[in-house]
Amino acid sequence: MLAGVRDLEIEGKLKKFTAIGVYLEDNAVPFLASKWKGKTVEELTDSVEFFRDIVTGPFEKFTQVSFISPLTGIQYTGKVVENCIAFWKSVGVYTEAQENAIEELLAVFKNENFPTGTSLFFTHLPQDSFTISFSKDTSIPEIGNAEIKSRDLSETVLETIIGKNGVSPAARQSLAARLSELMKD
Ligand code: HCC
Repeated sequence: MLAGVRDLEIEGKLKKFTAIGVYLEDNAVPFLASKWKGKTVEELTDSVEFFRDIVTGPFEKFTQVSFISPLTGIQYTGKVVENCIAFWKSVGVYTEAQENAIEELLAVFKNENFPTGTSLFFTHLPQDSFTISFSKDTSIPEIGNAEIKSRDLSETVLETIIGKNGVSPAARQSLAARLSELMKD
């Protein structure tokens, strides 16, 4: 349903590391429309609550992260973990269950490497877990490499991408524009 590109400023030069696309299951549209139909793209883009509803809604979400510059699994998860912990601290909850889920995530990525052109996929299942898969190109693997049974981490990874201060304002913008159109029908 939507795609976004993310930039990271390094030593004053703008370097792109990842391009992120977020896709939602079809039943997201009627679910979100019950509350958000008729809002403008700007209203949706600026609404923290709209993106919270996407992150927490009872439908599957799919996140594609493609690597524009090479990163190791450790470098990549270093950023993800930093952002997830910052989010949990900002909402005032950081529990042992969250810490355990983070340890699982780090273990899944520990020996991975992401040269330019490779991708990884998060399938955020509505049933309290998410799967992770790796691809040498942009094709989607048939089966996941790992499953982590943590609804909290599943939601927070997506929150740190499209939520308030998320890493991909482009994905956020694109989702708002596309959903605003789809909710008209
Ligand atoms: C997240 C947080 C960050 C990213 C993500 C999901 C991300 C990180 C890129 O996909 C990055 C850039 C430079 C680095 C390390 C990571 O895309 O040095 O929740």
